[in-house]
Parts: sequence; C-alpha cells; structure tokens
Amino acid sequence: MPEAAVHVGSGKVRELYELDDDRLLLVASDRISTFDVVLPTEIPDKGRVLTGLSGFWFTRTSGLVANHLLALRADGRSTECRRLEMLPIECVVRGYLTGSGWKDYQATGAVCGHVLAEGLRDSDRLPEPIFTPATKALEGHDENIDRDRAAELVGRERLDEVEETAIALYRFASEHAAERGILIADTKFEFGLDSEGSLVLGDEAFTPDSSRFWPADEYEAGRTQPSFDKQFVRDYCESLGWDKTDPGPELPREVVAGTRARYV
Ligand code: Q0Q
Repeated sequence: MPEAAVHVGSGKVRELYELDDDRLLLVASDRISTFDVVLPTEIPDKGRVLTGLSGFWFTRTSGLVANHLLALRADGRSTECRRLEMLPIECVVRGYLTGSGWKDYQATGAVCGHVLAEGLRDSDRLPEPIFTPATKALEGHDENIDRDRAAELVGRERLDEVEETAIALYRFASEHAAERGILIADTKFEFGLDSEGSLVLGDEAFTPDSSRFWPADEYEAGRTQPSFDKQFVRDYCESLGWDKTDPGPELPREVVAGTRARYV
C-alpha cells in the first residue's frame, strides 16, 4: 500500500507533499523554466538528474552542516526530507557579479550592503564570495536585502551562522565544480531549524535550478555568460522573438535532446 502524501506546495518545477508530522516528500519534475516562465515541453530525466545532484551535495557537505535529506526514492526524483521550520530568507552566495547582483551594483556600487570595488564588469569574479540574502517573493523576483534587514528576520546570531555556513558550502562546491570545468557563479540555499533549534540545510543543493552553472572554458568577464544547462533553450526561445511571457514556446526535439545531454 503506497504511503499517503498530502500535497502542500508547488514550486515552478517541484511539488511538496506531507508524509507525516515529521517528514515531507519533495518531488522534482522534468519541467524547465526560463525567464521565469515554465515551458510546455519537458526535459526527460531533468528531475532525476537534479535530485541526484542534490543527493550528491547533501552527502558530501554533511560535515559542514546537517541537511534535511532522509532518503532518495526509487523513482530517483522524490526525496523524503525532515520537516524543518524554514527561515524566511533566501540565502544566496555570489562568487561572480551577475543577475540581480550586477543590476544592484550598477545602480548603487553595492550588493546587499556589500560595497564593491569600482569598475567591476558584468560577470567579474569577486575577490571573495559574498552572502547576499533576499526575501522570498510569492510572485516575481526575490528582493535583495542588507544585513540589518536580514537580522530583523532571523536574528543576528543566526544570521552570522547562516552566512558562515553558506559561504563555506559555496567554497566547497565551487572548488569541486571548477576542477571539473563548471563555474558555479552563485547559488541559493534555504535553511531551516530542527526541533532542537539547530540549523539544517533544506530545499535543493547546488542544482542548476538553484545555482548558475557556467562552462569554465567559455568564461569571459564583461558580458553575460552562457548558461551550462539552459543556453540551448534560451537561444531557441529568443530566435522565435518570444516576448518572455506565458505561455512559452514548445521546444523542438534537438533542443530537448541537447538540454537533456547537458543535465546528464
Ligand atoms: C519547504 N519549500 C520549497 C518548496 C514547493 C519546494 C517549504 N525540509 C523542509 C522543507 C524543504 N525543503 C520545507 N518546509 C519544511 N521542511 C521547502 C520552497 C516549495 C515545492 C518544493 N517550501
């Protein structure tokens, strides 16, 4: 008799179910989103690959911080997780200046209160990775916040612990990936607290949906970098003159195949 699971949440490409008071089931679909729009064509095995990546990183970083992973299911895309009290901030670490960080820098010379050197270019590597928290937006983009605002939301001591942990995780994974030809430009963590009030890493870990993956051999500061996994999809959608609003275009088989190959 399969275990009962109550659907309690949906992300763009993931579903969240409740198994019992202490356990959740996180299911990664084969859906892909680009420019914040979920496309109608699925990428076969994307959910399984990204679940495998999270499992890989949760296992290798358990010495840095506990995580919520209890078990990977046989379907390869479902993860049994410990239920946590999630912190109300997105914990982003940036090793490179891109996305909303580049936008904030151009406007203010700073990102989340980190005043950066003058004259930095799009996609420049930062001298040290920076912790740049954001508040979770239900619709649209998350809002970058500074330390004081983040401390109001989670407390200053907890914020220090989250920052130190998030940067250590980023250093560990970005070094591993760089040795294998992939630059992790930035990544987003979700942390929670367990029943003893200890910090636990939740959500996903270093997947191309929570992080920007760039091919190292194509890296060139001063411009937007190609996405390791989503560039075929972006280029195809732009070639149609798509206005980046819902619904997105169906993808041709060669774009699906090329994208699947990148994930695998
Ligand atoms: C939790 N989410 C994310 C989400 C919709 C994922 C709540 N261990 C946990 C987790 C986790 N992970 C969550 N809550 C309590 N304990 C994760 C944003 C939302 C679909 C998939 N939301």
